[in-house]
Amino acid sequence: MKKSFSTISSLVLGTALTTSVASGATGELAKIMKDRGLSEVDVIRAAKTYNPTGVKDKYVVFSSGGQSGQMIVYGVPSMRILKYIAVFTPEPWQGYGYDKDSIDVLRQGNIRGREINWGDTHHPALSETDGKYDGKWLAINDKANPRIAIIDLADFETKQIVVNPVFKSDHGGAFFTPNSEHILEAAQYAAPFDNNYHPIEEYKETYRGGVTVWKFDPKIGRVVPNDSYTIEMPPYMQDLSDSGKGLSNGWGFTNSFNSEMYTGGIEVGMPPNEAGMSRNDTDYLHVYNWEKLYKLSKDPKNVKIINDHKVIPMDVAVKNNALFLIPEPKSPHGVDVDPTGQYIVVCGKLDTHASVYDFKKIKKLIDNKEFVGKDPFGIPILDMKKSLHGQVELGLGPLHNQYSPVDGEIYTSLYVDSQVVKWNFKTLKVLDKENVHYNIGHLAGMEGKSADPQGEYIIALNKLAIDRFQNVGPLHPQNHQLIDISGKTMDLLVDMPLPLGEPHQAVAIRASKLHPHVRYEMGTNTKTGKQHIGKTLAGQERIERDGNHVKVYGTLVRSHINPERITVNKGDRVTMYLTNLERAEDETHGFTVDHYNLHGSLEPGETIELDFTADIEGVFPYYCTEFCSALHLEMMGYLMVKDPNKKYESAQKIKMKSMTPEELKAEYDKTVAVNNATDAVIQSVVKFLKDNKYQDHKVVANLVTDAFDQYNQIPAQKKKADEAVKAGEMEKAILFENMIWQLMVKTADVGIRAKDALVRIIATTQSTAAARGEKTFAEGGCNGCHVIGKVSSGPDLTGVLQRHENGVDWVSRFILDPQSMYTDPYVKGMIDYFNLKMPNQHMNKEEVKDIIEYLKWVDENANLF
Ligand code: RUQ
Ligand code: CUA
Repeated sequence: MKKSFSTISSLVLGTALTTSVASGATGELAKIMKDRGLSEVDVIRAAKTYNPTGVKDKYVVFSSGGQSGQMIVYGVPSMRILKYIAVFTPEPWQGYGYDKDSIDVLRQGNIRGREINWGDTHHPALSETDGKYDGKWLAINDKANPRIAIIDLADFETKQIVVNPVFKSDHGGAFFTPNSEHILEAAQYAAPFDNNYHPIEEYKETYRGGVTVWKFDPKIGRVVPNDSYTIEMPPYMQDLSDSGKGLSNGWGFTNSFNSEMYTGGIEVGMPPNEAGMSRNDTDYLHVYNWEKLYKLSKDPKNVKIINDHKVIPMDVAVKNNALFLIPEPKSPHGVDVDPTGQYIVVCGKLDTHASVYDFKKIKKLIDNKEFVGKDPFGIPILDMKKSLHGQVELGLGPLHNQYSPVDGEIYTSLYVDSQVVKWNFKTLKVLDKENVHYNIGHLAGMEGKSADPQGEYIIALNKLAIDRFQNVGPLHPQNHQLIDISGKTMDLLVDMPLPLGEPHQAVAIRASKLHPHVRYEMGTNTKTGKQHIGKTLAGQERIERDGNHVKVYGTLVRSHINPERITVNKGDRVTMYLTNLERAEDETHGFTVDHYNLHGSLEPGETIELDFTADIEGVFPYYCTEFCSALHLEMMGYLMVKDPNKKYESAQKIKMKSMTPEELKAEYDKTVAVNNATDAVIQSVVKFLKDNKYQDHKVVANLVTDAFDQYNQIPAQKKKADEAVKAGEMEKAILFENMIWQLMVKTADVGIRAKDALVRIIATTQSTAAARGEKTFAEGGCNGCHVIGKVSSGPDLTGVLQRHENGVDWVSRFILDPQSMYTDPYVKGMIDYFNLKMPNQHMNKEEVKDIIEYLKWVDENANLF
């Protein structure tokens, strides 16, 4: 086993690509390669993406979830999915759309009074400081129902949805400006800004495109709608956009198609849209000064108010030298500003070229008022040739671009050719091409559109997955392919199917830049970040009635819901405020009431609200929906809804046999004895922790706090048990003692984890051989019978090297050939005692040596186990 491990590391470490490695692969690795038909290159690629258990990824990717209206979070290089974030669509796991506060967020996205329960998400964007990702906020657009949403990266939850008041669809968003002052969102299909009917014959006069410049407050992470404005633009279909940065800070760039202003009409004998909208050789790149226009938008005489929203008319923007057009090759798609802000790369889509515009040249033409003409709306047009740095022929269907830290290096997706091309936008040279599978749309570099691209990997977001995966029916997943770009040529490493809609764009950030919470302040309304009005602490649980409005203030903590019985009248409005009292990490409780279409996910410290009308009569269990502890199934209660106009006959009381007082007393004594014994174990762990100054180590101290959260609840339960004994209510006393035992088990569970963590910290450092030995000990199965520090199904091995004369030799021989020693009197005694024989684990000498080193380390630290 060890041999194969070192073979893999030599594969990864060097020489691998040039020399024949298969010949170097021996033993188990060679066998696996043969059985699975893997080449040496496959094994290298696997090693580049494999994360052993517990090892985390270097990058985190936020991918749009396409028509799912959600976002997908996954890690690179492992390509393991970490989370789906509910954004525009109800999502039950997170309770999104099933508890009151998240419904409030979702309903911010209502359009003209209509509830919209899905979204077509395209372009996620990470917030920036100085053009670099700061790991704080995430924005994403909905193309179908023009909206953008804001997600807080402190908890990966959607906090805000804003509806675009004038667009009827959008596509070129969301794009943060370099200090997250604004978010750009460009329209797609031109339509009237007002909400009235306008005949298509009046397209040029009444249909409009535009870019909305949303004001964003990066401190609180919210869009400020009434400080936002839209730049009116011609009814060319605006498409992808990008914000300038560095040299071009303050400016925005938006592509378009259909500068023909064609409106189709197959049904009246006109050629279809696709023919008419791509007739011209060029369309227009819109160049606008959002910074200047923002200032102008503050003065009412510069804006028209449409649907309560500020719109800067085209003529105002033109008069103030803030809106220009530059021809670009027909029907382009992506426009991507380079890390310095000087170059703007536009991809052809229907043209085989990428066009590199130079902002310095553009700025000079603008400053000199050097125009070649005006479009029908009076917008000045700059000369295309004079604005260009150059053009490069890349291949068929260039769409999107990503940058790397290498000066001038850029990666472009070729939709039709199904390739990624690496080229240099300064020297205008093509450097390498890699085939992907098939029809790549966007591609995602590591921080590849920020001012600080990291290189290393590119992800191809392919539209088709045909023949890559098991057929799951006519609707296929999408395929994200990870490409290693660290070498001279690109190398495709691995495929990942994504079955949740068509993810258009994804953005990647270094994991080290993300610092999400592990728990909330007690009683937090996570949607507002403020204290929830329904915050309820232990002991404050209650049910209040105000007319026919019943308010329940409840709590959840392992493993009970308080209250456990709620009785209301049919027709009552019920508001349940529920607080998860846990402080322990990853102790989520879920909550539902059967039949009522409600669900909440309560993360530690969170308070949620469920608001409903108890409109059906009956008995409805409610329960915790997360398997949170051994007594999770018991974490339940009943909502009982009775009809106040009905008479209920009480059921016949059946006489149940009950225990005698003597039997009850015996059970009580037994329970108390078990509790005392358990407490003794806890106290010994506490003594160990104190003796070894656990408070000096933050990780351990946190666990101890969690443990005491449980332990400190015991006195209150003990008091109740004792009172019950006094009152002669033995049955109740036993139940309270049982509760004490539950609390002790929970305390011990965390306490022992704290002890283990502390041992690791204070033990002497392991030599590499000892560390290897520990791994072998575990992987070789030794720990199945031998638990260090404890007698389990085999003897405790602490001190084993001292127990025998020439201990090292004795133990080594015993591991290598146990059968030969079964007659040794000591071994024989052990076999009889444990009723088990030490098996031959077929270790080699090296492995045994390592295990001996490990056992020496155990002895050095014997006092800790
Ligand atoms: S799109 S495949 Cu960004 Cu909506 Cu280009
Ligand atoms: Cu809480 Cu299950």
